[in-house]
Amino acid sequence: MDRAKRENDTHSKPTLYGNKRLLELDLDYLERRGGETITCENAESGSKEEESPADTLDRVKVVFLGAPRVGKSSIIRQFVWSEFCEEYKPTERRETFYPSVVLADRLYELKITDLPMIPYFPVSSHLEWTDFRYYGLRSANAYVLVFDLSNQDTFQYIRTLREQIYEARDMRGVPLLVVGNKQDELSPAAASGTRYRDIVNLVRKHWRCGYVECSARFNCRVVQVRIT
Ligand SMILES: Nc1nc2c(ncn2[C@@H]2O[C@H](COP(=O)(O)OP(=O)(O)O)[C@@H](O)[C@H]2O)c(=O)[nH]1
Ligand SMILES: [Mg+2]
Repeated sequence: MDRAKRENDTHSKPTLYGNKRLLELDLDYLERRGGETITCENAESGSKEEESPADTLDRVKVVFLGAPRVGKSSIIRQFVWSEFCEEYKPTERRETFYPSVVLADRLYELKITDLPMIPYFPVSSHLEWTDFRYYGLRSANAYVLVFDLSNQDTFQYIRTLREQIYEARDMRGVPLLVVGNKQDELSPAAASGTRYRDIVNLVRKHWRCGYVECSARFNCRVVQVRIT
């Protein structure tokens, strides 16, 4: 993140982009007022504090997407709170987390968005603005697309979603990370199968994006689920 650019953006005149940012803050505020208590969790110190709307200005916005039950919420909770729940609790509404991380001596303040399943990525800004489910998706700074290594059918969902994301917006400079979760349940047979190899090949060689295999359950490589 280019600090000079961020400062420029903050002080820019109310251009279309500037207005969008303001509206975005208002929606964040409304979202917070909607009942859910959103806290600022500092992953370094573990401290919690109330978040004020102005605090959301300079954050790196990361959106987690993937089929239901692949472990998106589990990865986020393991990353932010170091906790894991065996029981499946479907994500019924948008949840937002605000961890801070230090990478290569730099502090990044993240805004991580976890969502109920979306049927498709909003292909136009009109869709994004008319349906609250899609709000903020097109302006994310990074995407984490999660599938379940023990149920490789779930890869198809992120494959389609990735195509839609690339059709919907300019992805230059926007990192996209693919995460294969539930590595603890990847059987040796599946790991040596052609389907698994095809997925890894496609992601690494053709999509040329980051690929991490992790287990939210055992907190294995969850910290490597990061955008650089
Ligand atoms: N074995 C195993 N189970 C996991 C892992 N991550 C999540 N789960 C389980 O998978 C289910 C769905 O997880 P959840 O995070 O709610 O999925 P989401 O719908 O993608 O947010 C829950 O029962 C979790 O306990 C993992 O790494 N290994
Ligand atoms: Mg969830």
